[in-house]
Amino acid sequence: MNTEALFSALDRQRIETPSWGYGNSGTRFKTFAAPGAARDVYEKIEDAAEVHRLSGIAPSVALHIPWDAVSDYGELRAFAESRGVTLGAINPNVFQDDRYRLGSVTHPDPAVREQALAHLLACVEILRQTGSRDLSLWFADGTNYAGQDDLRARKRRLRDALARVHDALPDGARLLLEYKLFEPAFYATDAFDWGAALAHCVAVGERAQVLVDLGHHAPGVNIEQIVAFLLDEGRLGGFHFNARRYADDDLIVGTANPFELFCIYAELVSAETAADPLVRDTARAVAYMIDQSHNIEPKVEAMLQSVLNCQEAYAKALLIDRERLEEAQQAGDVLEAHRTLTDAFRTDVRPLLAEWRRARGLPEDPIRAHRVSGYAERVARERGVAAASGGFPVHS
Ligand code: PSV
Ligand code: MN
Ligand code: MN
Repeated sequence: MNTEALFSALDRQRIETPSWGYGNSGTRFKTFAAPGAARDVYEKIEDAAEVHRLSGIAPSVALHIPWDAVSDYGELRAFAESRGVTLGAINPNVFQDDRYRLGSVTHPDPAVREQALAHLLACVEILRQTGSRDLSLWFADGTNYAGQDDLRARKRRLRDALARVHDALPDGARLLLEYKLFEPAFYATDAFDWGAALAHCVAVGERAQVLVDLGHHAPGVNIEQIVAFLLDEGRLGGFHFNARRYADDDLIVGTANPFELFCIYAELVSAETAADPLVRDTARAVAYMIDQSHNIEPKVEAMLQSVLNCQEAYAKALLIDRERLEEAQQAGDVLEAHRTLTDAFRTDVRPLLAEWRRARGLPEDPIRAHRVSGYAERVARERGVAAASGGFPVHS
C-alpha cells in the first residue's frame, strides 16, 4: 500500500471512548479516587474531547444510562458538539436495580422483565434524541446454581426482549448484542458466547449484530477467528476493546497481547476490501469502541494510550503484503505466510504515524503533548478529588 492510500485509510479510522472510563471506577476491593476524575457526564465529554483533540481519531463518546442520564438530550448533544465530539452508542443499564437479583429481561417474573424492557425502550428513545446509531446491550443475567431456573425458558425470554427492542429501533439504528462467558452469574450466563449472540441476532432481525468485547472470552480463545466468522456472516457490529490476562480486567487495549489486537485488525482490513459486498459493508460499518475503566492509571492518558494502540495495530495491519500472503497461502507455504504477517507486525509504525499527524496538524507525540498541556493538572485543580466508594460497584 502506498503512503497516500495508507494515510487515507488512517484518516477513516474511528475509535469511540466510553463515558464510564473517565469517572472513578475500581475493582471489587477498592476504588481509588483519582484527582480530576470526571464527576458528571459533561466532564466526561470534556475528557473525551481532549482525547480526540490529541489523537484526531476519537470523535465520539458512548453513554451509559442512567449513569449519564440528563433531562435534555438535545442540550447534551449540543454540548458535545460544542466540544468537537458527538454522542455515540447508548448503553442501557439493566444490572443495578435490586429487582434484577434473578435477572432483568430473563427474570422469571414477567413484571421484572417488563421493567427491564421499559428501560431498554426508553434508551431507544434516548438514541433517537442523541442521534446515535447503536444501542449496545450487555446483560448481567444468568444463574448461579444448576437447577436455579429453566435454561431454555431464559433463552426464550432474552429472545423476546431482543425482538421487541429490535422492532422499536428507528431507521438506520442497530442493536449490538454483547456476550460474556461468565460474571456476575457463575453457573450459566444467558448471553454467554458469540454463537448464542449470533443465533439471537439472526432470529430477531437484520439490524441486530454481535458486539465482541475482547475481555469476555476464555483464555486461549481465538478472537480473530470469531471476528472473521462474524464478518463473513454479516453480523459483526462492533468491538469493546480492552486488554486482559485473566478475565474481564478492562485494562489498556494492546498492552497484554498486542499480536492478538494486530491479528484482529488484520481480519478487519482484509474484510474491508472483500469481494462479497455483505462482508465489505459489514466491515466498514463496524463500531470500534473502547470499554475500559481504569483503577490506578491517569484516566485521560490511559484512554489516549488505548486509542493510539488501536491506531498502531491498524497501521500495521494495513502494511500486510496481501499479494505475498495470498501467494504463500495458495502454495501452502505455511511459514512464508506466517512471516508475511509477522513482518508487518514487527514494523515500527511510529515514524509513519508521526508523519500522518504532522500532516494533519496533530501533535506528533500525543501522549507527550497531553503531559505538557497541563490538562490533567487543571482538571485536578478545578474538579478536585471526587469521593470514590470502597469497592463495588465497579462503575460508580
Ligand atoms: C461488564 O462486563 C461490562 O464490562 C460489559 O463489558 C459492558 O459493556 C460494560 O460493563 C458496560 O456496561
Ligand atoms: Mn463491554
Ligand atoms: Mn466487560
